[in-house]
Amino acid sequence: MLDAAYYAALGLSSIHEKVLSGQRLSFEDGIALFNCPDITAVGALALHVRCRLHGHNAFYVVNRQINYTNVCVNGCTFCAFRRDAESDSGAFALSLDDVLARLRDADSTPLHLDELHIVGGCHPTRPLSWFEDMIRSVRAFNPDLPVKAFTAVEIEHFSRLEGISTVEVLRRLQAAGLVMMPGGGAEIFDEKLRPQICPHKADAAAWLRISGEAHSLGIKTNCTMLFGHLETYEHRIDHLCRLREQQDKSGGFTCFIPLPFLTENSLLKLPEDKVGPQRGLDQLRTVAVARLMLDNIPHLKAYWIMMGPKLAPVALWYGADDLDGTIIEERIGHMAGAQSAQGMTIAELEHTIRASGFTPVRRNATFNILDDSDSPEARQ
Ligand code: V47
Repeated sequence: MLDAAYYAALGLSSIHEKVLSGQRLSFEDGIALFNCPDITAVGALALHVRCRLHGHNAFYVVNRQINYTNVCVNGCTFCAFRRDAESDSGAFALSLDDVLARLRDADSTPLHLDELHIVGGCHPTRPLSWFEDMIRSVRAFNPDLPVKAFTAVEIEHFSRLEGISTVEVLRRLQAAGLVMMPGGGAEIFDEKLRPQICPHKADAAAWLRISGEAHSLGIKTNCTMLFGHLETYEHRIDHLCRLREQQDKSGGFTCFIPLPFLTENSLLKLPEDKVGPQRGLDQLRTVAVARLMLDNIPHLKAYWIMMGPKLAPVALWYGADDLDGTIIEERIGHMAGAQSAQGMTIAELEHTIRASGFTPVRRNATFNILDDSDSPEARQ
């Protein structure tokens, strides 16, 4: 599969050698991988790296997502989820009781959650104390449940609203019980493109700085890239290189999640060459290139909600090692036309992983393995 002569014929000898010897790939290498005509050759390199890191394990998490509001001051052009005001059609803002009711429904026998994933729009008035209360109430209900909440963008928003530093916001949320942050809001870092897709959102420098601040406080975070809209391959590789550089400095990114842009109900219209069936292959190639470029980020998630339950497991052969989880309720992707179900059962996730040729491994929010009875190590 990793035949040197074949990679030489593709003009990828040096990349092939670097991957086998564990050396870092350059910006130009990343572009060459995007331009390589044989996507399976790119995938085989990524599979090699993925198996070096995780063997044939594929991770999943028993989780519930809660979006507390879609009212948002940011006005991102790609986003179908957001509403400008609570009075707008389709707008919602959950109360604390609503959040706790959703948690109680999900975190009860026989299903116990290993992650609570909470994100929302940047609400114009809801104060930081509301979010501290929310985390404290969740912890009071189940002190063992890891709370993964708030993107770097929400942290920046709380800081502006309260007139305090982002580090102070992070400290307060950590004191309330926050252990992990999801990776949303990174979109595409390029300074010329970002204003076209998310003009009012925290900029690239702020997103990366806040991630580093979280890491320095011991809060692990994920990171994402929204792709398949206006960006070029150069923008994608630039984005990946900036994540890699930040990780060299602060080391707290646990998982990278490439998010394919879903187009329904979006103000952002795609150029014609971005629409059509080739998008599935582009998603697999992007997973593979990301796995190869991000040599310092341990996990790569093929998020089944956005990629779809058929393509996401294929990505396990292209460098991904995680499918995310049971989810139960998802709004951001579904308001943008995601065709996937709202959730998957543990049995469905495990069957999907096994049927794809991998070993299911249950993890929690911070990627600690919870039940490794199925893993190759445990079977030895
Ligand atoms: O930041 C919004 C993206 C993100 C669309 O960290 C869209 O474990 C595609 O980050 N099409 C939020 N994507 C979701 C997210 C996430 C999801 C699951 C797990 C984790 C994790 C993080 O969703 C946003 C944005 O990049 N998004 N609209 C859309 N139309």
